[in-house]
Formats: sequence, structure tokens, C-alpha cells
Amino acid sequence: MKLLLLLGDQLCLKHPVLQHLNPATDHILMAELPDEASYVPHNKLKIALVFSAMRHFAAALMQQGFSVHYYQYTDTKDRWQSFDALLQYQLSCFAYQALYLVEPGEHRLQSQFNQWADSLPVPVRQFDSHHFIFSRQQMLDWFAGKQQPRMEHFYQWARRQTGLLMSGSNPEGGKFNFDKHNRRAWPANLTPPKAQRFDTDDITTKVLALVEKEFAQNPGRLEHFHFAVTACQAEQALDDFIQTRLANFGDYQDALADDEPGVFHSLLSAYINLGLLAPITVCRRAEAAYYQGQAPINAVEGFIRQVLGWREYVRGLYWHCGEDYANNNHFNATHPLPKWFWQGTVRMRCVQQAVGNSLHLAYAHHIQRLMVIGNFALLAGLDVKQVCQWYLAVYIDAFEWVELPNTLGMALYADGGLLASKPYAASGNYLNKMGSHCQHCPYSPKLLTGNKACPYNSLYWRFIDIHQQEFAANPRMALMVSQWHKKSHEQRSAIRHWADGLIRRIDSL
Ligand code: FAD
Ligand code: DLZ
Repeated sequence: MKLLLLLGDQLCLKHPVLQHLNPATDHILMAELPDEASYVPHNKLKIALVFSAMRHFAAALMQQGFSVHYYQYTDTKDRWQSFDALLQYQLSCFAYQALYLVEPGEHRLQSQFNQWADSLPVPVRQFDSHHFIFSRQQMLDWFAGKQQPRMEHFYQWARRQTGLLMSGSNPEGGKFNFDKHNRRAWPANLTPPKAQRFDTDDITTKVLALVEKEFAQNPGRLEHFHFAVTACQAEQALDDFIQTRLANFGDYQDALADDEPGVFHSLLSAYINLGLLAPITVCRRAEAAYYQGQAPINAVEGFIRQVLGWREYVRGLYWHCGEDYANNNHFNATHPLPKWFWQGTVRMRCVQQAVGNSLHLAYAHHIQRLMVIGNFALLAGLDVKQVCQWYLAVYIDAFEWVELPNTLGMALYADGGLLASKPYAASGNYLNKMGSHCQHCPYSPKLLTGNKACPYNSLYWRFIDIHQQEFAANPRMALMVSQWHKKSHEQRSAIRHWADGLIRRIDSL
């Protein structure tokens, strides 16, 4: 008699571990647990999605004949805080001969699993995760010994390994990467199609009531819950993206659109991360759209690069770097988070939209996460751990293995350049070029100092000034240092003075 523990982000009905179970005798354990629901103040929408998807998944398993022991939050909250406590109880109730586990997404749980292997009275067997294209070991092997393990190198390797968008040994379209064709600014009067919304059924309705009651203080507005909660619905969301938005995904991948939270993005990250959609299926579907002439190469390659490239790569980096990665703070950034990160009210329009969407919808697209919020945090020197905690809390798709490398490595350059070859730092000019926010903003991207000046401008030069010694030695940053020095002494002091003032009154920007 075996017990399989499945976590809330392991919702894959095709996982091979299920074939190792005998439905007549073995059990599956799933639980909504206080420790998991509160290791950060998760967005209410995320808790609701995880709980509802877990309940639907348990029902699907039972329909297939499996015996599922499912503990709802109201059962666990006063009795078992953690997997450890619940597992001890479950093991005491039945004469299990083995515990099966599926590789967890993060170090915290992997340490716990390792302890169980040593301490539990039954043998423990861990199966590989099934919602990545490459195994953890394949990724560790790829990273091993590389001084500069860049995503682009990994991506080309991954394209060759999978054959995705390959014509023999050559990349479709003649090159591996079309990112120069992913940078169109947002044009006036373009309205992207709305993503498919899913009605709430009885299970979800009950979960929403539970979350509203138990997590009342957490960020998030549950009236925006319209997510897919089953694999079948997630497939529909994938179809909807392929049919209505993929073709334009490439052109506007980096665009910022005022009042259009999704632009042409897929909104699939949470489904892939929970195990409802397999990343290889997502890539193959996009590839098929290219071969059927439904979407151009810059869209399909751009999209596949995100899933096959970035998603696999950051997961590999997370395991390659180990638990200490979270302690990196290359620039010694320690300024506390401004209050508006959690409250959502700030005058800078691009930040207001990005932070507001993050808090209320649990979503912001990549450029909002990177070049609006992350860029601000980088320039202002915000505390790395606080920023990472915020990202882990607010987004529907946030799990440490993906959030941490993206936030600490990509947005904050806190790993000193392991992930990125230069900091993703930009002034108001970039934000103005890529989108339509500035037209609705009280600040001007053209001014450097003064009450109407876009705060990104002076903060950008202050950042270059503070780190000029390091940046002068980086070929990709040296030009900015020399431009800084082309400004007169008076200009530089005025900018420094203004930027320091912004930092002092950061809560009221
Ligand atoms: P699309 O733009 O449609 O991209 C398609 C898919 O590619 C996504 O669904 C996702 O699975 C994958 N993808 C794209 N970019 C990345 C990336 N950089 N890393 C990993 N996968 C990627 N993504 C998360 O899934 N969880 C997070 O917690 C998370 N935190 C982030 C924090 C920061 C600071 C930054 C800059 C990025 C973060 N990302 C995270 C990556 C990316 O922003 C989101 O995956 C994406 O915005 C999700 O929206 P989408 O599904 O519409 O993506
Ligand atoms: C994110 C999350 C939440 C909010 N709640 C649960 C839960 O109650 N039970 C559970 O099994 N998993 C939950 N999860 C997902 C886990 O925290 C996830 O497995 C880890 O973050 C590893 O990626």
C-alpha cells in the first residue's frame, strides 16, 4: 500500500507516477495547508486558483478510480499547519509501505522531502517533475562548468534538442532569435482581443467564499476571478491565445499599453506552472500555427523563446545556484519598499498601472514586471529581499523557482550578472517610446529635474553615477557612463540632488 503526496502545483493527470499506483489499494494525499497558503501574503486570486484547481484535479483523479484523501483549508487550519504535520498523521492512520513524492518546485520543500527520506518509517521515492521540457538533472548538466551560462546559448541548445522550429539542423526563418522584431511600440487605437474568461462553477464559488473570509487582508480582487481551473479549460485558453493573439504577440511583445493589461500576451503562465498545461504542448501548438501559416515567425519564435528558452533556463539556474542565490545583493540595495507597492496608489502612470494590475488582477506582463516595476526598484535601490517577497506574493503565476531568478537576477541584477549581461536599467525615454502611459501621466519623460520631471530620469542617472566605476568596465554600460560625464558639473549635481530628494519622498511619488 503506497501513499502519493501531490502538491498544489503538481496537477498533471498524465504524470507517470500515477501509473505506479494501484487505484484499488494506494492513496493520494492532497491538502490546502496554512503554511503553503501563507509563506508570503499570496494574492487572493492565486490562492483561489490553486485551491480550486486542486479540488477539480482531485475530483478528476477520483473519477479515474483513484482514492484521494483531500483536506480542505477548513479541515487543516486548526490541526495541521504543514505537510510534515499532516503526513505524520496520515501515516499513522494507514499501514503504508512506501511514500511517493514528485520533485517539488523549490528548495524549501526539497529540504523537507530530503528530511523525510531520512526520518520517516517508510521508504520514500521521488519522481521527476513532469511540467518542464528538460529534467532537473539535464539542466544541472547544462549549467555545469559554464562561467557565463547565458539564456541564448541554452535556447539554441534546447531548439536543437527538441527540434522545435528547426528545419533539419537550421533554425526556421534563417536565425534562432527574432527579438529585434519583437519591439514595436504600442500604436494609438489598437485594441487587442480580450482573453477568454471562464465561468465559476460550484467548486470555485465555494473556494472564492473561503478565500474572501480567510485571507481578507491579502492583496487581490476576487471579482476578477475568471481563470481556467481544469486541464480542459487550460487547453481552451491555449486555443484562444493561438487563434486570437499569437499572430501579434511578436510585434508587441515589449509594448506597454495604457489600460490594456494583457496586450497580446498569452496569460498562460499560471496554467503551465500548476501543471495544467504541458510546456512542450504549448510550444508544439505555437509551432503548428507557424507551419499552418496562422502566425509569423517573429511571433512564434518569440513565444517559443519564452517557454522553451526563458522558462526552462530560469528553472535550471534556480537549482544550479542553490539556496544561497536568494541572499545575493550585488548593489547592496536596502531601501525599504515604498508603501504604494502594497497599497497601489502612485502618481507615475506606468507604475500605477503595473502595480495596480499586479495587486488587483494578480497579473502584469513581462515588460511591466521588468522595465516598469523592476526597473524602478533597481534604480531606487530597493531592498532585494523585500522586492522578491513582493513579486512572490502578488502574481497568479509566482513560484520561487521562476520568480527568484527573474526578480533577483533579471530585474535587480543582484546576482552581479550571472543571468543578465547588463542591468535592465532605463529612463523615462524608454517607457515613453514603448507605450502610451506617458500621455496620461502628470510627469514628463522629457524633463530631468523639477516637480514635473519623470522620476525615472534622475534616478537613472543617479544609478549610473553611483555605480560608474563598475559600469565603465562593462562594454554594454560604458557608453552611459561617458554620457553622464558629458553633462556639466552643475547639471550632474542638480540631477543627483533631485534624485536624492525623490528617494527621501519615495512614498509620495
Ligand atoms: P507570455 O508573455 O505570453 O509568455 C509566454 C510564456 O512564457 C509564459 O506564460 C511563461 O510560461 C513563459 N515565460 C515568459 N517569460 C518568462 C520568464 N522570464 N521566465 C520564465 N518563464 C517565462 N513568470 C512566472 O511564471 N512566475 C513568476 O513568478 C514570474 N516572476 C517574474 C518576475 C519578474 C521581475 C520578471 C521580469 C518576470 C517574471 N516572470 C514570472 C516571467 C514573465 O514575466 C511571466 O511568465 C509572464 O509575464 C506571464 O504572462 P504570460 O503568460 O502572459 O506570458
Ligand atoms: C501556492 C500554494 C498555495 C497558496 N497553497 C497550497 C496548498 O495549500 N497546498 C499545496 O499543496 N500547495 C499549495 N501551493 C503550492 C505550493 O506552495 C507549491 O507546491 C510550492 O510553492 C512549490 O512550488
